[in-house]
Amino acid sequence: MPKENLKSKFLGGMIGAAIGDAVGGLFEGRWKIALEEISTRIQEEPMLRYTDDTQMTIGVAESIIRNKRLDPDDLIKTFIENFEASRGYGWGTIRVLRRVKRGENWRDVSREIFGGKGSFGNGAAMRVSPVGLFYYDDPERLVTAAKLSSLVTHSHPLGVEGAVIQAYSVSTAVKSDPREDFRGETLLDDLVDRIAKTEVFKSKLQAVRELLAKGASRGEVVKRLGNGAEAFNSVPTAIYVFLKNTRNFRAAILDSVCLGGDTDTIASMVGALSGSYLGFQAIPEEWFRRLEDGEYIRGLAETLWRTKVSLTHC
Ligand code: F2R
Ligand code: MG
Ligand code: MG
Repeated sequence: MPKENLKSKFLGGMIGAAIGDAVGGLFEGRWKIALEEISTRIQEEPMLRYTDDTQMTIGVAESIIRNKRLDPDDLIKTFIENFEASRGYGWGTIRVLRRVKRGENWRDVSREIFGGKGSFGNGAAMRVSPVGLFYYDDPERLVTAAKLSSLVTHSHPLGVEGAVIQAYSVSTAVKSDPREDFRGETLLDDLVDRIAKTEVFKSKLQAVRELLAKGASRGEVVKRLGNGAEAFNSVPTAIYVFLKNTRNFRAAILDSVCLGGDTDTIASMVGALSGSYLGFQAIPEEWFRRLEDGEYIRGLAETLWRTKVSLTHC
């Protein structure tokens, strides 16, 4: 792939995720949301403020750049240093970060929460886009890195699986030529046949195919795929919204928000997929201009890309 196209995809993936989070964050926890209300509300905001999804995505990118790979011990340290309670973190993630900050090992804490089951929240999937970007050309290392990036806070197999599925989907979006139609069927085949491990995810990914084919209503999509903070109730939903709106970043984000529920996280995962496929130029300029720390995130995405390119040419 030409160097400049890859750079645009790294920028699109990271900025897309942040914009989806910031736009969706205006509506998190709401249910029926009309399209006109979303557009009006976005216009009224002087700045699009991001939430925990982006705060943690920034941490993943910073840590990969520093180590030139995914190092879980450095990653959890970075999450702790970057922690800002006002971003609205999930309960399980707050517990892990607090206990590790006090000196406990993440390997124990991440296993112990939720009655010893670990978290299957979407917190690992929502922040995984830098892993999908950085390892886009190496599926084996991508899966290993996505698992490790999850395990520091989300050790339940379904939480880990959500992160692996989202990272793999981002890597496929990076590799796909935006001048050609996106091969959604191939992505779904890969996910169902090779990447997803459990019936929970496999059956929802099969349902994505069926819902797209029949042009399902928003109500049916939420009923079948979910719109909640659990990985299995949001990762397949994000893939569905992306595949329904592959040609238009703005439409994809607005469509995610209309589904209600965990809007910041679903829109963030959709933004990562859409931006990684279409590239930075597909992101509305006026949304980027008002994104909190937009220039910092753009610089970070560019450094992630430079780091990747320098390693590829070693
Ligand atoms: N936390 C929020 N939003 C609410 C507060 C926002 C408000 N604006 C504010 O400022 O206060 N959003 C963020 O949390 C989600 C990601 O959560 P994460 O990091 O996965 O956390 P957690 O707690 O581990 O999991 C989320 C929920 O999933 C359920 N769950 C997970 N594992 C479970 C298990 N083993 N058994 C049963 N339930 C389990 C729980 O309900 C968890 O609370 C994103 O939406 C992000 O935006
Ligand atoms: Mg959030
Ligand atoms: Mg959320």
